[in-house]
Amino acid sequence: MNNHLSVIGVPMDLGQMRRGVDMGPSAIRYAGMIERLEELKYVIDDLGDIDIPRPERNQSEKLDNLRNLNEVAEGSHRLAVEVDKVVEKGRFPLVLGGDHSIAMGTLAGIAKHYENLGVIWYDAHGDLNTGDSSPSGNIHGMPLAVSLGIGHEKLTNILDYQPKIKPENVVIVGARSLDEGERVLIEEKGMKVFTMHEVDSMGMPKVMEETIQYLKDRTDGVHLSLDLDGLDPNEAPGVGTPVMGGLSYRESHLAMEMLYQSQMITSAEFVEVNPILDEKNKTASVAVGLMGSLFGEKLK
Ligand code: 6HN
Ligand code: MN
Ligand code: MN
Ligand code: MN
Repeated sequence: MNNHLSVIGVPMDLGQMRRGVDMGPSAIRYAGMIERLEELKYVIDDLGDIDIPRPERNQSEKLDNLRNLNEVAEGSHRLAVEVDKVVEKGRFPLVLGGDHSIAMGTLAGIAKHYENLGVIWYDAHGDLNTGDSSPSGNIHGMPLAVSLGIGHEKLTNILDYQPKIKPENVVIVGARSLDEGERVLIEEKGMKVFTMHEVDSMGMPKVMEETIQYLKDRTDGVHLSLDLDGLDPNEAPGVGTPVMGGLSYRESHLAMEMLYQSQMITSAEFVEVNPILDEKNKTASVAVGLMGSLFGEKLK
């Protein structure tokens, strides 16, 4: 694994409506992230936080059922520019959210460097909505669709190219709350999804084995986009859109260890940590624990 990490915080909360997720990057750093990874002998540049535009009151309405469209697009663009530079320098981008809308910026910065970038979308949700299909108008429910080139031009065209990724290079793990339009898209594109039903019936070891094998055969790099609401809210309560019946910490820990062993992950982001909704920074600590496993703790 690339032993030079560049950390970028993204204090973005405009992709949804719960205040506090903009403090996610601070909460994760406060939970000891940098020290934990330094312990594993990584060289770490913490590049600080991206400057996120604040909406002017009158502009923050929903254009085309896309809340804060301009600010989210601008924030993601700024993130994409930074991530692009990190990859250019040959470093591993580790992005801290912020709500999940930031993934479209992260992927915009990374995907131009790969022919066939793979993505593991570890989440209770599919994040495959568009303004037309979204029940909420919240852009954090759309970044995977946007990265496939589906959605508003201001979002799909970040860094002036699209699509960023191909549907057959995506694996969704942990899904248990998919909207109707998202189901249709998954079916239409033949995307690989391990819902909680599959995790329960196959077990996490098999799910990850298949995920790794599947991506190994077809990709030249793999981005891990980990939404903390993929985990069960009993263990990760500090998220804005919790869904019961989620992945356990143990299962997730194992998944991260298997990814470390596969040596296939080339970038990662940890999103949706909301310290205001959290219990004593538990969710940020879970995020840091999972990073420890992803980067080889105990196995190195
Ligand atoms: N997330 N599918 C719902 C929506 O509003 O589109 C929830 C999205 C949640 C997004 O957790 O990143
Ligand atoms: Mn998500
Ligand atoms: Mn989610
Ligand atoms: Mn272990």
